[in-house]
Amino acid sequence: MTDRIAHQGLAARRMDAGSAAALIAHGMTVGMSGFTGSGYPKAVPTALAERIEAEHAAGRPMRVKVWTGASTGPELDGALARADGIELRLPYNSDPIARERINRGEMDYLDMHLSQVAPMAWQGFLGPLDVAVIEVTAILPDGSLVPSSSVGNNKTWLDRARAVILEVNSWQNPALEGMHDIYYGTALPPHRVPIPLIRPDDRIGQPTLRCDPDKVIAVVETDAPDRNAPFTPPDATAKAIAGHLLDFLGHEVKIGRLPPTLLPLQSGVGNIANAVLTGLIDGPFHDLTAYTEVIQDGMLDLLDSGRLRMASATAFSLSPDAAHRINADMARYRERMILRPQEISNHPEIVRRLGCIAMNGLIEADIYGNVNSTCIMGSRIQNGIGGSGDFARNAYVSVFMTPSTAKGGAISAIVPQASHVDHIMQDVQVIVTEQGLADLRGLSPKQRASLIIERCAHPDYRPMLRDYQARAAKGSFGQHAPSLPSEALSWHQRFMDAGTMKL
Ligand code: 0RQ
Repeated sequence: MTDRIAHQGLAARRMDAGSAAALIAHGMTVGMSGFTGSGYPKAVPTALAERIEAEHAAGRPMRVKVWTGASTGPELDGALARADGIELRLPYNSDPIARERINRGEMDYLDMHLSQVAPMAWQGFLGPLDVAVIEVTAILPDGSLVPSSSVGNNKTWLDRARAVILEVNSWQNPALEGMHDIYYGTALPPHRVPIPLIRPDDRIGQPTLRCDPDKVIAVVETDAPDRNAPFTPPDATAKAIAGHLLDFLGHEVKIGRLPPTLLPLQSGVGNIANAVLTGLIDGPFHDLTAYTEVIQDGMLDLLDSGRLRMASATAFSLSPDAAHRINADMARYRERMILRPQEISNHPEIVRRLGCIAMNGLIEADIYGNVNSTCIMGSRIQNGIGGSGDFARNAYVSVFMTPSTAKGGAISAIVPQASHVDHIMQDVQVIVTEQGLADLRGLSPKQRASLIIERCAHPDYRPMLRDYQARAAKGSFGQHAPSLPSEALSWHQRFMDAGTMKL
């Protein structure tokens, strides 16, 4: 597979993963590629985890700080967390082993807005970066790098790291070359200029990543697939949520607040997001575009249906079937997809300019529409805020979706007060559950509360919420957003004590 490494100097730096991992020392900060289970290094992190285990067995400390684009795979987060090799992790994690360590207090986690990671690294707010470990599809003769199935923060890690380790993965399709758009026009204040992206399909950069060959200390060849989690078809709840949202979008078009082509879609991942995207196939909308973080199965179906004209993102997040489909026809998909750095895919300036329709999941919302996306019972991290904040605050319309209950009905997704807030009510314009949709635009907090309770809460919890609302209206310190502080989080306490929020 040496044809993938066309730069002679870099070809000479090939070595096995164990030798490359040996170049990473205790205490270092390592910037790895990877976003939603794609394009992450597979061999070096696994070898590093083995080395860490050996060091620990010999009684020597060894831990590193790990920065990525977003979530990775079991060979990276899973292996390193199992080995207790991560001192601090940023900016997003969905690995169950790492999640457990974070929630047991054994590993520090910095949950960040995904668009802010690269600028904060440049600004020096995160400290120095020792090594970048980046998966690429190929190294071109001039030493430039063809990115793989995610771009994430790779540009920034390659620029900022003192040393670089490259994984050249021959599983990644060579026809990925030309799909990416890497923008090199960002700068630190006061030298920032507008980002010249006016439409989602604009290309404003170059197809490859720059890398100083003198910084490359190892090149490792791999041939392993991305995480590619199996696809679960949307269930009845997801279909009901999608139905409400599609009706809403149709209504907005009918009354002239959205064009029939809608506006660029941003969609989270998972069952509900896929149901919405699949629902758009049969809807009345056409010539759709997506300006989003992730291209998932539903987005691919929408492209194949001809309804979606093009999709811009920073990564794929596909099932094995969808990955196979895309790999079999990459040259064709390349014409209608663009992968960009996450700093650009999630950039508030661009999200605001394009007027994205943001559609994200939530863990719980309170009756005023403050949204918790990250912390179960206010303290247990689930994944992280990801890009939801980048999009929600700057969207044309910001939608949050959830089943109305969790844990078999023992938890209400609509509560008197959110136990943790990621998105303040000003950033939350529409909430949808399988029960219905609450359009909160232009409403005061008290009006929002009535609508959220009546449209979104599960019938089992509606009387309790109405009762709280009525008593708060009488006993609250102020009447702008009435609350009873001594009671507001009692639903969460009840769940933690008795296993249910029900009385
Ligand atoms: O836990 O697996 O232990 O049963 O939370 O919930 O219902 O499977 O929903 O996978 O769509 O995730 C908000 C977490 C929803 C996701 C969140 C429990 C539930 C289950 C997962 P179990 P579901 P989803 C694009 C934008 C933030 C990042 C983001 C997320 C688990 O959408 O991470 O938006 N968002 N990024 O049982 C207690 C509640 C609960 C609850 C759900 N109220 N109380 N537990 N759960 N609601 C992507 C990127 O940024 C990369």
